[in-house]
Amino acid sequence: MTTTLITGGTVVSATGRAPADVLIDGEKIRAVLAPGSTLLGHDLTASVDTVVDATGKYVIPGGIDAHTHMELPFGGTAASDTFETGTRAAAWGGTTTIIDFAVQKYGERVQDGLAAWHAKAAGNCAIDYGFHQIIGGVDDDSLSAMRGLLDEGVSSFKLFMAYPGVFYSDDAQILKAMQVSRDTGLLTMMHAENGPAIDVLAQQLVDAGKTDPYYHGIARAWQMEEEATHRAIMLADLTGAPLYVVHVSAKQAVEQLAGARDRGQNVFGETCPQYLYLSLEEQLGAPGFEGAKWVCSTPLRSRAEGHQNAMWQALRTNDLQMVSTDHCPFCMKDQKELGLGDFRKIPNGIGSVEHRMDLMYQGVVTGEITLERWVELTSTTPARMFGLYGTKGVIQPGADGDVVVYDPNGHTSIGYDKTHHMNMDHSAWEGFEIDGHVDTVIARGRVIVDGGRYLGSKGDGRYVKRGLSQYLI
Ligand code: DUC
Ligand code: ZN
Ligand code: ZN
Repeated sequence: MTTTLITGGTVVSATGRAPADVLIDGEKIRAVLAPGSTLLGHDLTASVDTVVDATGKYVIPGGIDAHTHMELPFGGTAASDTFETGTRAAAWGGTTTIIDFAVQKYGERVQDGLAAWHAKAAGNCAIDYGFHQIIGGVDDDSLSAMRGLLDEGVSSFKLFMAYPGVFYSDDAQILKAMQVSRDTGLLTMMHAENGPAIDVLAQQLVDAGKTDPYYHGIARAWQMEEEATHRAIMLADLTGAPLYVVHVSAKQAVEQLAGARDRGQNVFGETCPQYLYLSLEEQLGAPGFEGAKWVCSTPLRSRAEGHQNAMWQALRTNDLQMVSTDHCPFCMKDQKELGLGDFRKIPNGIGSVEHRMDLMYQGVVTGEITLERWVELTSTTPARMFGLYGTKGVIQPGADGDVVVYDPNGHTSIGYDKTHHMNMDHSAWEGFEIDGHVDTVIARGRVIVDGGRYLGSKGDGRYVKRGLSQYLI
């Protein structure tokens, strides 16, 4: 058992900041101490195995990215990060826990889908990981199996109102799954886009010769997101299910969520860095096939329409509660290129797991959010939302020793040849400059990133069983 003392830093939580030293004993935080505390008159720094000097830096709970898709089969290929490469990249960026999505396909047993994801992840992860369960085929068997998910440490499941013929659930299936959500307390996560209508629009665009990546964003218009979000809210209201809408990008969808919350419904929403910084005009509309790098669903939205500003505002007002990445990386070569000449065949997804903490910190620098809100959005609320709080998401005695030392005077130039550790052949964040830097990452008491060196190893991360969301009564 090693002991680590983080000295001289400012500990930042969701509710405040204060100078403090953090003592980690083995895998757990033992104490949060007044700066320079002694032990029975002895200098603590002389008694511990490792001292991390955090003078002038922030000491924050490790990031929790509650929405990743390592190795997800999609569009005839699979997300290019394995659990090994993706979790290592996450660690580089100050994320110490991911919650990935196990997949149950139509006709498959839920238990088998979950077991397959355990097999992919076990022994390969650099950081701790949990699972949500995608239910791609709602039927009597899967509905019954869902009732056993909590025993497996899976306290949330995801349904898709998009992707007919792949992951899609119709309203009858959603209703039945939400009844299980109501009965069990499992959180219903929803991909809210009207898939059947999108497919018609996409076909019409392709028939008219509009095949560039840009038209992905036109087919998946904000009305498709608003309508589906509204429908999901109504079905949740009817059934009494708690609802969490993933990757919200349209300001009109936020309005739906805010209205439901004002009416007292247990409704929550996340957005992702791409919906805060990137746009339909600049990225999806890039010349030639370049825009394929940013094909994801929900799509990047028009800056002229003000969606990005609306997402920042919703994060400030708590109309949206969290920021996850929806990390789903694909290379341009052989993967995104599948959609040359037909945007519908471009695999959907962006790789961001490495950059979420930095990109959100830049929001602190530019005055969009406070330092405390940064911690809340990226660590504390994800822990509370998904049943990990206490062991994760907070620096307090008894919590896991998942701690990041962040240097507000450091700098991070994001670029494929500079900072890139995700298994992709490009960076969707090329050229982004961050006025801060992840200096040291400690995961369950082990220093795994320090001073630009990776010190962890494959298999350091463990499966974490999750409890019910702390936001539900
Ligand atoms: N959206 C993406 O961009 N990728 C994977 C699945 C999804 O819903
Ligand atoms: Zn989705
Ligand atoms: Zn996703």
